[in-house]
Amino acid sequence: MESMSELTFGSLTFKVAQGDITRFPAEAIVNAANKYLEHGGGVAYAIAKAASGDVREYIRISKEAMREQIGRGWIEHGEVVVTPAMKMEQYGIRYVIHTVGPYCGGKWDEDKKEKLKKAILGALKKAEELGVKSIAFPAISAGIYGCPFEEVVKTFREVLEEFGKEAGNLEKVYLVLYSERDYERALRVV
Ligand code: AR6
Repeated sequence: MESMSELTFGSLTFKVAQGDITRFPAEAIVNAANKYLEHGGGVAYAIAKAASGDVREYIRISKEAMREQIGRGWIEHGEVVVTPAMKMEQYGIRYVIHTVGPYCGGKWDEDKKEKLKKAILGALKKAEELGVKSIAFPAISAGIYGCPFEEVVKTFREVLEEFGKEAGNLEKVYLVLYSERDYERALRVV
């Protein structure tokens, strides 16, 4: 991670970073999942591959965890599932928190924003519950789900600003952008 931008909200620091989230040294990383935890593409596939080496195996582990933690075979916006980091432990990652953002297909409105807020907040609350000090997010919904990137980044900032007031153990929240271009774009928004 060469360069970073940092904001402070209460006891929380929110940093925009550039890199591959599957190697990012945060205690918990968040997966931009779909509701069935079928990690077929994007960051979900990358995380499943990096964790277990076998994507199908990690999908099985995720679905089993979902049954245990949620009691059914899908999650709503705001509900999250935790799975072990497995091979990513070598980078200091302990947990993967799966959350589901809205599908936008290029459109953006209040409803999508609310769903994204729930998805982010659900993961933050779970991180507090797990007692971790750091969590890294990808740009949830800004890839395959087609939500406008700038709006996604703005929503992160808003949620963190609010959450900073009630944060407990959590000290560092990272938004990790994969490409240099996204990183530069994010810096212009936060
Ligand atoms: N590290 C950090 N960010 C990444 C990485 C990585 N290794 N790989 C991709 N990104 P997406 P979504 C960025 O499509 O829009 C999956 O199939 C990517 O550039 O992964 O929420 C799920 O199973 C983009 O900015 O998630 C769902 O079906 C961001 O991660 C669906 O896609 C999110 O892109 C979810 O779509």
